[in-house]
Amino acid sequence: MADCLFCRIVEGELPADKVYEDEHVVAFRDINPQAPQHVLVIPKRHIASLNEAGDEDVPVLGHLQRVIPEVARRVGVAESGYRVVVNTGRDALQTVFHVHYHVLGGRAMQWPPG
Ligand code: DGP
Repeated sequence: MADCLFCRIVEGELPADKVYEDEHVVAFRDINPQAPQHVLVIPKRHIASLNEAGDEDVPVLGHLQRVIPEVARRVGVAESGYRVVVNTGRDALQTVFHVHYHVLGGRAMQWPPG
């Protein structure tokens, strides 16, 4: 989608600090990190949110989740631990409507989240 920020990153029209990329997904550092390591993992195909994901998106989203431990390894948090967050919709403060999995690590987290 031409007006989607993350589609523009996928297309290389906007720069991003990528830590992983393959045919179906790309992972890049969040521009406004909330932890020492904060990476966004996204499908290359545009899916606005988990609410819009369909049966046809199951393989790519499964693959994306399979890739997250490799992303965590690459930024050095696989052993210490990390949190995966998918903000979905208004109350969750989703601001970019292209599905993205936040991978946060490098510090002790708190629970429950705010
Ligand atoms: P969310 O609230 O879950 O929709 O989070 C969107 C995240 O996207 C937020 O943590 C900041 C990040 N972000 C927004 N614009 C850009 C950008 O242009 N580049 C990068 N790397 N991250 C961005």
